[in-house]
Amino acid sequence: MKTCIVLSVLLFSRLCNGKFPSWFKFGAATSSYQIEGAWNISDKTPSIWDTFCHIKDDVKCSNANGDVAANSYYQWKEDLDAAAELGLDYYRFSISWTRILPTGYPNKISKDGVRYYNELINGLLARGIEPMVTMYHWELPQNLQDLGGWTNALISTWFADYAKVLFTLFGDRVKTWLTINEPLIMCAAAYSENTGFAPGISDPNYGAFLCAKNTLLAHAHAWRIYDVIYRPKYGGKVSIANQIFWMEGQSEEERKLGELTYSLNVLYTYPVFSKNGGWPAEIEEIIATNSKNQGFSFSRLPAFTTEEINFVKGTYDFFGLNYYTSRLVRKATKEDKLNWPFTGSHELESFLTVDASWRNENTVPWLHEYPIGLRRILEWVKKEFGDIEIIVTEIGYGDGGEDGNDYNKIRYHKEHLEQVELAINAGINVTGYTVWSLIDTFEWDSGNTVKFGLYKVDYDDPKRARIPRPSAKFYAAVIQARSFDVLHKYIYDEL
Ligand code: GBH
Repeated sequence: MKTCIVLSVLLFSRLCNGKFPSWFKFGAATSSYQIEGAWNISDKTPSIWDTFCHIKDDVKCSNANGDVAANSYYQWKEDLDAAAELGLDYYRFSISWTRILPTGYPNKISKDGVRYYNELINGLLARGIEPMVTMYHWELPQNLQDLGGWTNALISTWFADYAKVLFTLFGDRVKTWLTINEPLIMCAAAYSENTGFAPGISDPNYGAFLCAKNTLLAHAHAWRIYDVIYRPKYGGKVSIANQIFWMEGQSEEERKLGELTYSLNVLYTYPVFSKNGGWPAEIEEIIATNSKNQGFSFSRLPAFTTEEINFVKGTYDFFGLNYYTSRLVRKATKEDKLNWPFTGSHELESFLTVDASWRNENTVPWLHEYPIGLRRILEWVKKEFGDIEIIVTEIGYGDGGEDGNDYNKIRYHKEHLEQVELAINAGINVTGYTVWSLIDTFEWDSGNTVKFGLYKVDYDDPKRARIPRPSAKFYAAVIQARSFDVLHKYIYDEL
């Protein structure tokens, strides 16, 4: 890298632009419910997503479900062929809790479930691709949901038991673990707004906050188990994947509101990554005051005890960041519909908008492009939490899959990779970039209408072949050159 900079200064050229250091890793991701199918095969029991998408009297999951999806339970070799064709350094996938533990508890371990994930992991290693494994990508066992799911404080021990089973079974070969994917979505979207995410609970004041605390305790349990029992043997890394929207206010007045709204958005990072631990102090105060004014006898944001603060604090080996988009923040008006915290926050009376210049030419209404937002978050992590390793654990662009032409996706990744490179040059310790998604996936509330895949999966074709899109060729070239400055002669310049 240094030689590169010296050379380019000497030659006054852009010779080394776009080059990533040799230690930087490129990956791609999927999740179990979104690709596996085989929802009731062998002894697997239903997860909350099976139940949710099967509800008949209300249109859920855009009239689709993950019963078959990309059929990866049977066609995983084709996924690995795609991963190998791209030249991925690592593949991030998730494990389905009820495929491994059909009762939700470790009293019964499914032989077929274990066989499936062993084959997948061994298949990756045989192709020279590292596995990066998410333990929980939103598929809670239905029976645990029936007991309150993430609002039941016992869940941190249920999750810890599950995590221990996974570390025991796969820890010899899996060296990078993510405990939980996007607490923001699984708590705020699923337990407060009934926006279309399982289990679809509508409790805008309390549900998301209860879930938040229990999720962080569950994560901390898993990390501590790894730290004591497995790290000495296997030496791997464990963290959590937070989805963060970059947020800012434009005027002087809005700036403070923007910062507060951002703090609410990153509620799930402070207890784990900050020096003092616990919730962000200002948010804790505001929710306590709001709760009091509303007549509650307690703060709706459940406090951590000192013991819990210390238990959760520091339970990371790197920072997992899922980034897609950004928002501007302004004071809400009476007409604004406030949710917590996507369209805006009723706690702070802040409303989220976007800048007119941020591209949104796709079928995903929330995905406005603001590549600089990614760098702002990377800078924020360093400023707020210190010089820790950051892995971009998800980043992606979805469209309707029109004509198999996904040049917009290429542009999106190129522009975001550029921001990562700028961050690296500015001394931020970001070490990996994970494209969401390797192949088309079942897109939750959007069903099969949105395509994030580098590889197309044609759901009308019974063979469900994995077909590379132009973006797959672009990403393969990026990985080979270890530079984002590729293919522009005949693809990028035409955009
Ligand atoms: C990620 O979540 C997921 O980890 C992954 O499974 C998923 O397939 C991928 O993104 C692509 O969707 O109220 O209009 O502002 C992101 C899912 C995106 C869900 C933003 C909530 C808010 C919509 N979230 N969305 S809005």
